[in-house]
Amino acid sequence: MRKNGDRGFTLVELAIVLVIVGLLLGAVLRGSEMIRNARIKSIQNDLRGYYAAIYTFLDRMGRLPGDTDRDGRIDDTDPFNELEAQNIAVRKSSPFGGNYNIWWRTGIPDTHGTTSANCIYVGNIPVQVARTIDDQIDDGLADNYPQNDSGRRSGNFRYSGTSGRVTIYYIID
Ligand SMILES: [Ca+2]
Ligand SMILES: [Ca+2]
Repeated sequence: MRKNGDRGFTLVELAIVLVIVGLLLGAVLRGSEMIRNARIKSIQNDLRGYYAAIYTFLDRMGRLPGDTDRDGRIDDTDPFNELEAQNIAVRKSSPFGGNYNIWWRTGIPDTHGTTSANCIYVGNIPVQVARTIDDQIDDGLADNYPQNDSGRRSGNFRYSGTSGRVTIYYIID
């Protein structure tokens, strides 16, 4: 027998509590999904913005930023210093914390191994985020080098790896 003032939950009360917990859980999950999508959108905008900034600099100065010897490779001085001096773009970090960089890079993932190119790159990106970006703004193709789906090694947007965090490369062509 229960004493007065010491009663447990009735079934109706329990049901109400479960509904409320369910609603809260749903809101939290939707919230984290929205945050994830916002971060993906932010990276896409950053990559496109820097890509456009590089061509704006090229139009204005007749060479690529960071390519003072005009050999077509961004490898002479940090292009962000020149982009900032021209008020074209500023250096930022991605929503996942890594700084964006613009350089001529070797070792960019390629269907034949690696390749070299001018690129915008940033590290510390969750691999699922990288995959979604490739699906949304690039070719969305899983590579076949030499194991299946070891990353996305074709198109302008590339990375290699299948777990954890990866470096993403956006090739400037
Ligand atoms: Ca150069
Ligand atoms: Ca790709």
